[in-house]
Amino acid sequence: MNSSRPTRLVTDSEVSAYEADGGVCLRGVVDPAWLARLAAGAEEALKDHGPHHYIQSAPGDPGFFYTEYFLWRRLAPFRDFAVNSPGGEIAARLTRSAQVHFFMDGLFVKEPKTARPSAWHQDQVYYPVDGNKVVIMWFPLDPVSADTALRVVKGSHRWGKSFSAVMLKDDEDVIQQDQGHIRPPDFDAEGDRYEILSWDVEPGDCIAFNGMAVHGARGNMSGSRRRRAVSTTWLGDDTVMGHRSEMEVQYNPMLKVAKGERLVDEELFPKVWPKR
Ligand SMILES: O=C(O)CCC(=O)C(=O)O
Repeated sequence: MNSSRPTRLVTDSEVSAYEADGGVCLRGVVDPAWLARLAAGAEEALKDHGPHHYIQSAPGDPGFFYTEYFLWRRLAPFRDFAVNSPGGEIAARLTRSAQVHFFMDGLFVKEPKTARPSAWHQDQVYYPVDGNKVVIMWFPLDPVSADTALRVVKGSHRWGKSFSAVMLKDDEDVIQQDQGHIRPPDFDAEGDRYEILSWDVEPGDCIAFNGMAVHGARGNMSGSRRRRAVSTTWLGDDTVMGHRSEMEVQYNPMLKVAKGERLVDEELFPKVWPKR
């Protein structure tokens, strides 16, 4: 059985960096055995796709770009990671929360030569959760260089701005523009106006970022290295049911929770910290 504790303490300066910058890389914080287990789960998902999967690359594109969400609802390695891994404890530390509930996971596979990027976006505009203590933890399952790993626009979680939610695949808006949202700009084309945080990472490391932090990733232009990652979302103390105008069907089971209520229904949002 893999350890349910982090391999080391998350330091005060890492918590401060997370709060100030909206994103931080925690090196060697999870036993790589967990990532091996998730990698086995990822291969299962690639062979037998779940109901919330999207093939982001078009037929004939070089490489292959696969995403799937809510794997923890159907595959044991993902469920085990959600409930028993050190993720809940790390999330509690980063968000200074007494209690943490698991929200969702996502698998992002970019096979070698995948050109398609993951568009700049903020995760929290896609789902019905309000609060500042939403933390996403992105775990690479392969060694990934900084130009291919997830990148965060430094400080963007503090802009007080919600961009429209775009489909990773084709950049179509999924939330109406009439809510006053605008598309995220192409931060790579903005010269030095923004600082983009990026890190070389390997299994056991974790890139943690705030739910409102703008982030994205380039394609995987490597000729031979796979780029598989699991992204996990955790809810800290101040998080409640929010409202979004157009929600994906995968969030529908959550709509029984009233706006403003805590997301503590054990079936939908298992409590993962403190451990039982
Ligand atoms: O890994 C990627 O390419 C994108 C991941 C992402 O957008 C996320 O974790 O929210």
